[in-house]
Amino acid sequence: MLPTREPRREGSFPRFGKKVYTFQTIDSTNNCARALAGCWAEEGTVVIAEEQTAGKGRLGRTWLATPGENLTFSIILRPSLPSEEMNLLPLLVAVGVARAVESVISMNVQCKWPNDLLLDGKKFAGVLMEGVLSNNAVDYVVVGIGINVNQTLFPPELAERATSLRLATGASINRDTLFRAILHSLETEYDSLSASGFHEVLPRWLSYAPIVGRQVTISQDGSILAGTVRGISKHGGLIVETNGEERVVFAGDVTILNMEPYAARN
Ligand code: BT5
Repeated sequence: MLPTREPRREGSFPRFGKKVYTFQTIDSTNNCARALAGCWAEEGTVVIAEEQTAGKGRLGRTWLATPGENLTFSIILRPSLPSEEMNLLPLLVAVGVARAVESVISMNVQCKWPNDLLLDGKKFAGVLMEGVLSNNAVDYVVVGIGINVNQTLFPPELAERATSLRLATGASINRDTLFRAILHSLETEYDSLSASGFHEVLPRWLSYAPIVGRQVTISQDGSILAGTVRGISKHGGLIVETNGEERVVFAGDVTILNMEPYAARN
């Protein structure tokens, strides 16, 4: 679905959020951003909605968010990247979001491979990246970000695993301030890509995700792989040692075994 009205223009953002399409209700901000990207919308264009009727997670899963309490938005990117580096973008986005959130709430955020952000071990945000390739290079990417901001009640199936900034801090968060901080932080991270490529992104992401050396299980299409994490590959896969062999995994849900809370970063 394409927006029917003129985008709101925000003078304070250089590129990310220079054009923001705002909806009260939409099926999915990612769907709208993809339609816009297909019509040559500029890099940095944002679609944000108060309510999504079909908010998406990865692999056909659903993103549930109470209308009016959270942030659900998508950004169009047009990176000059070979297709095999696309899986690194969610890590860059996670770092950008983590930094911005930390600047607003003064708590340590953790990143969980491949696309989750956690507070106190519970998920408060997820990233859904949908890319279109042409000639083995990235044509455009839509990065969808869902953040539980002020929601305090979750459906029973999520209650144990989900949290929000408000639940974690005990304070209501100004969504507009957070949104601006995130766009600014994402633009800064994204600009560092052109300057120095991904090799600086990985250590930054790892500083939010002390997963190396941990015993994990990874569930993927009904099968379970168990092993020890050895690192992140140069293309964003998780390197897992299992039975003395290293394997690189590009999709799946990771459970960290014997998970004690991540140590605070300095
Ligand atoms: C994600 O997928 O975490 C990516 C979520 C991206 C959502 C944004 S909102 C704006 C944009 N437009 C969209 O349509 N989507 C993006 P995944 O890793 O597959 O996690 C999905 C799973 O997280 C679900 O199956 C639930 O178990 C759980 N979940 C759903 N809603 C949640 C929430 N609000 N908080 C925490 N966990 C949730």
